Amino acid sequence: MRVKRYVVNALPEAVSIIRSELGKDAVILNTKEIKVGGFMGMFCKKKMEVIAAIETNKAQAPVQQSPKSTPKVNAAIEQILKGAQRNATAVMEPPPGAQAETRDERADREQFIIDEIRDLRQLMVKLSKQDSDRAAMSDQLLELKAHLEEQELDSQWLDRLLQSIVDKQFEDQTEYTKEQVWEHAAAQLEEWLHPFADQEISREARVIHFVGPTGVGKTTTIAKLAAEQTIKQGRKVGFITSDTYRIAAVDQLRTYANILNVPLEVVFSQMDLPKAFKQLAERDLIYMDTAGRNFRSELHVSEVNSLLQSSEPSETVLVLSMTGKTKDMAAVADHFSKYGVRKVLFTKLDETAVYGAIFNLIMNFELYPTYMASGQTVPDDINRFQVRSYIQHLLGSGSR
Ligand SMILES: Nc1nc2c(ncn2[C@@H]2O[C@H](COP(=O)(O)OP(=O)(O)O)[C@@H](O)[C@H]2O)c(=O)[nH]1
Ligand SMILES: [Mg+2]
Repeated sequence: MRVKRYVVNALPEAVSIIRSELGKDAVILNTKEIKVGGFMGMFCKKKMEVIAAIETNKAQAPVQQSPKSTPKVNAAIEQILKGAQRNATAVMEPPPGAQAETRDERADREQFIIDEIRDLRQLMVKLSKQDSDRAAMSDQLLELKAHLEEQELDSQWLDRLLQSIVDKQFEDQTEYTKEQVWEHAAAQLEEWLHPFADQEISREARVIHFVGPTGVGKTTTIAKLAAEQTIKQGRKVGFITSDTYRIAAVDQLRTYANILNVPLEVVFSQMDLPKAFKQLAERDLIYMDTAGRNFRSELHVSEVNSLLQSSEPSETVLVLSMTGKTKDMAAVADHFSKYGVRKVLFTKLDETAVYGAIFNLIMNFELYPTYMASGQTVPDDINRFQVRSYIQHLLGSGSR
């Protein structure tokens, strides 16, 4: 243990010296008012003697006093220290005319001060850690943090992202400019998303099921994709719909089927499926539309899942709208990922400017993004999911 004595005018002054000399783990062992200088007891100055110590194995580089250290934290320390100092002075200097204290009273008050200093020390260690964490974040990093908080990026990912940039800055022994901070953020996000990039709906699958909550755009998306497959790829597409809850839902798909000249089969239960597949035996690719349900309920998820059984190579795509609430989307994604759904398609990007949910869903549920739909126009408003362009949306104008 390294012990050091400081003589200062007031406690707060000692605290900053101790922090810079002994580091943030230093503890104050004792404080005492002393008198220095003067002549024969006259003209002497009152000072504080502060004994501080640091465990030698904890000895570390002193915390750099950051010019940007948070004023709020400093003010809090200052105020607490002033309180403690007032108490200490009150004990050491009984007011004139006060009765002499008994030994017990004195011991009690001393214990009170010791307790207070101990609490103060704990608080200081905590505050100085927060302070140094924050001090490590430059304005550029704080700007990135604020931006991605607005974009609703999960805090656990945001913290990891900021830490990775802090670490890189430390390695490079430099403070990044805004441009560099944004560049590093983009590179890190790209690295994380890389395993989920360049995914498409399986080419081997002959049957593609589209599932997801009501109104997310499943039917519209099916029409967009079918148009691309028939017109651009020249494939023979067939439709099956099990969305028989609403009469209009069947009509909606029928309208697209007529426009695209694609045969449509309607199934009311699992038992109708073999017949429907037989009718579409000549088709290269079958898109199956399902009813949107309250998929926050796992029961509905298992219900729709029973409809998706097929002897053919098949794939299920979860359709989620960006206008949905993050929590609800996560619950739906969680349920479907339990049933082995791995592909996701995001719709209504045109209706939001907040893109964090896409990242959260991909990373937290290991879902592969396939397409992004951004409008009601069939067949134009759909594009393959591109990691780079997505990151640009997420980082906004700061990335350019
Ligand atoms: N703004 C916008 N609207 C969309 C998009 N996709 C679908 N819609 C609209 O959302 C509504 C519901 O779509 P629908 O395909 O019936 O959803 P479903 O219930 O999941 O089949 C319709 O008015 C669509 O035109 C999109 O990407 N952006
Ligand atoms: Mg529909």
